[in-house]
Amino acid sequence: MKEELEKFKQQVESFEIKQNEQVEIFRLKFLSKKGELNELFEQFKTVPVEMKKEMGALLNQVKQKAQQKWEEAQSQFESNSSKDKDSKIDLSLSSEATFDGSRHPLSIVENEVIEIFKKLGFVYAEGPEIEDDWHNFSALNFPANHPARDMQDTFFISADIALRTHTSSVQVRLMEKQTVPIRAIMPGRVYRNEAISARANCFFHQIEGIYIDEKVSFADLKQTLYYFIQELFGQDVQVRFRPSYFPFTEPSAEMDISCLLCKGKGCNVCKQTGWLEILGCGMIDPNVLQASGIDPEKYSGFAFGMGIERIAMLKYEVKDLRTYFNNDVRFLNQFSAE
Ligand code: 2U9
Repeated sequence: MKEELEKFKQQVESFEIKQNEQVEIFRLKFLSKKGELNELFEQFKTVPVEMKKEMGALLNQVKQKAQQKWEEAQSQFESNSSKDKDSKIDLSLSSEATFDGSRHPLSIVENEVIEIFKKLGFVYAEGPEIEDDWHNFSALNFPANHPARDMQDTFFISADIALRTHTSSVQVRLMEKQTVPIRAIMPGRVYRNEAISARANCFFHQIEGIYIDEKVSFADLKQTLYYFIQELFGQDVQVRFRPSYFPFTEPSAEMDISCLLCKGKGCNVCKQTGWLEILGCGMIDPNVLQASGIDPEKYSGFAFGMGIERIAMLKYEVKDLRTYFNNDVRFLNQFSAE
């Protein structure tokens, strides 16, 4: 019996309780009714009387040892698990409120414009925001001394490299690498060296488009843009074209639409004129076609350009350009997430 008590004592001491589950395994092995300690108590009944005192004392000793080890382990894991409880997720709680993001108004307008032109067979193209002089100016028929090339209008990086001032540079790149016919639309961010105010910013977003083929006429331009405006603002909107000038188009025009608010009667938004300026357009100058390797004798084309901020301002009645870029969620959340 003495040997068995010694063995029991060693087993109790060497049993490692490293995880919560092992506390119960320890109890079952040593302390439960079917455990080893109980067996020793059964054996104790058969110990001769003269040995009972010594064996009884030893038995109580190992019992206390096992009991103590189990109790200590129990309290250690209990306090650990109560710490765990604090950090555990309570699955019975209702979930935290989540907020849907919303699309930026400029993205909404840009996507709408792209979708309309896609229906007319225009493809989407992109290009670099850092451009060389050739693609941003020279190929577009800007004379060497044109004011747009001035430092006050353009952010130059070096003598030959600048932040693009319009997305027309993308069209030039497309014309250089793609064969005619070309029907493409180019949205993107452009940069101008302007003082920031409610009506001007040092960068804004444009969408430009070109259509080049045999026999493309000003009538094609008018009908295409009229269709576009009706799709964007509704069938009732009126349009008018005013002569204008751009280095890259000849003839050039600006297109106005009847005021969306007063329907042409005259109000503060249209400055009592009944009309809102919406985009610029024209027939691509033969010099521009030539510069990109397209024969102006055989092909002609029209081009147009518009500022997305301006269209979104008219559509959503945004008064200050800066609200587009302040990242104020009270402004942004007003737009749908679709
Ligand atoms: C090529 C040839 C011609 C693009 C055009 C405009 C007229 C125009 C302005 C509208 C408001 C710029 O954002 S804005 O300030 N744009 O008026 N843009 S025609 O003409 C091109 C483009 C590429 C090769």
